[in-house]
Amino acid sequence: MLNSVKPTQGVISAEPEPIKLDWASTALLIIDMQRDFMEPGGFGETLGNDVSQLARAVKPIGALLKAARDTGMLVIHTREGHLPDLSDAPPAKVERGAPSLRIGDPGPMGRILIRGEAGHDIIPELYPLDSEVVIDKPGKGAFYATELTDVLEKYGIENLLVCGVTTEVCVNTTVREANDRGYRCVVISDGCASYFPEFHEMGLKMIKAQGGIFGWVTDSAAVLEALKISTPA
Ligand code: C5J
Repeated sequence: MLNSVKPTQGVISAEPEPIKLDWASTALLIIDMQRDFMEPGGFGETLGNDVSQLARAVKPIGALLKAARDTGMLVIHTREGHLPDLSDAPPAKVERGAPSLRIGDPGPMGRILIRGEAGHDIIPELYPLDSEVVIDKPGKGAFYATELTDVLEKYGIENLLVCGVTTEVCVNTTVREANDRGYRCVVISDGCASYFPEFHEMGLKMIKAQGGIFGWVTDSAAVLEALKISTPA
C-alpha cells in the first residue's frame, strides 16, 4: 500500500550544500511570470529583448506549482507593474533608455507594465488560483513597497523556494531583499530564466558563491524529489 502521509520535512540537494526544510514554513515564490516579460509586444520586447529566451522556465515552474498545490504549500505570485496614473513609477524608471514603447504607452497587450492590462497579467500556464497570494510590486524586489513581509509573517514562512524571471533582475533583487530579512532562499535554476543566458548563469553563481552568500541553488527535480513527488516526463 502507498504511504499517504505527507512528509513534514525534506532535504533538498542544493549548492553550496544540501538544505533541510520544514515544508509548513516554506512558500513557493514565483516572480513576474507575466505576459509583459514572456510574450512578444510586452515590456521585455520593447527593451529589445528576445522573449523566447524565457520560455524554458515555464515547464519546471509548472511542475513546482502543481507540487505546491498538491502538498498544500503556500504559493505566492508577484507581478511588476504600475498604477494607471503612473504615480508609483519613478521618472528615472519611465524615462530611461530608448525603448520602442515606454511604461504606460499603449501596446498590443494594453498599456505597457500597467496594472489591470492584459500584458501585466500572469501567463495562462501558471495562472494563480483564487486561493493563492498575488503581490503587485512597483520595483524589481518583491519586498519594496509591498505587503510581502506581512504575508510571510501571517503564514509563518521562513523559507522561500524562488523561481521566475528574470534571474539577474527581479529574482536576484528579491532574493537579496529576502536574505537580508532572514529568509532562507532556495533558487530553482531551471525555474528561472534571463534574456541573457550568461546573466542567468552568473546570477545563480552570485547567489550560491561564498558558502551561499544569498542562498542556495537547486533545480526543480531536486525539490520534487525532496517532496517525494515523481518528476513529470
Ligand atoms: C525586469 C524582471 N527584467 N521581472 N523585470 O525588468 O526581472
